[in-house]
Amino acid sequence: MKKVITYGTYDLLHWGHINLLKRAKELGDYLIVALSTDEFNAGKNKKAYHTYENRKVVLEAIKYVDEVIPEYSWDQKIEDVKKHDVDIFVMGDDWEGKFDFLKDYCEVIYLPRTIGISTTKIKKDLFTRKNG
Ligand code: C2G
Repeated sequence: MKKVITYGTYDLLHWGHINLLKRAKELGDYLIVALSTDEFNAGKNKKAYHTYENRKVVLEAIKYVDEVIPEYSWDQKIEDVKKHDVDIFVMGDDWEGKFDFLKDYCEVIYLPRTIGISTTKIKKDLFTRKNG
């Protein structure tokens, strides 16, 4: 069984996220998503709209996702790959090159981001509409 892992916040879930998860799952048989905790996001200067628990519920309902684990640190990826016996690490290519150190432990694949959508864009558009 080929196991794939990816990381992210997955706040205000949108079709760009789904497109990433779909392609990640297609690379193997089992997809683990390491979901950024609220505490970890604080470190990324990101404040998710939904709590970790609620973002986890949403992700677990996606047919491409087999397991959700917490992402609580930048330094857990090697341990995760080993512990979960991961064959492929996948991220959107906005992270191109950033996780190449994992190549000693598994395959590293950066997938093209979906253009035209992001959580930040959703927040901005809603704010603009509200404020005219
Ligand atoms: N993504 C995408 N296309 C978009 C938006 C996001 O392919 N239009 C991808 C990102 O590249 C990432 C995943 O969807 O692989 C999740 O995106 P975010 O929730 O924004 O994750 P991020 O904040 O980049 O956290 O340790 C890594 C970090 O946890 C990644």
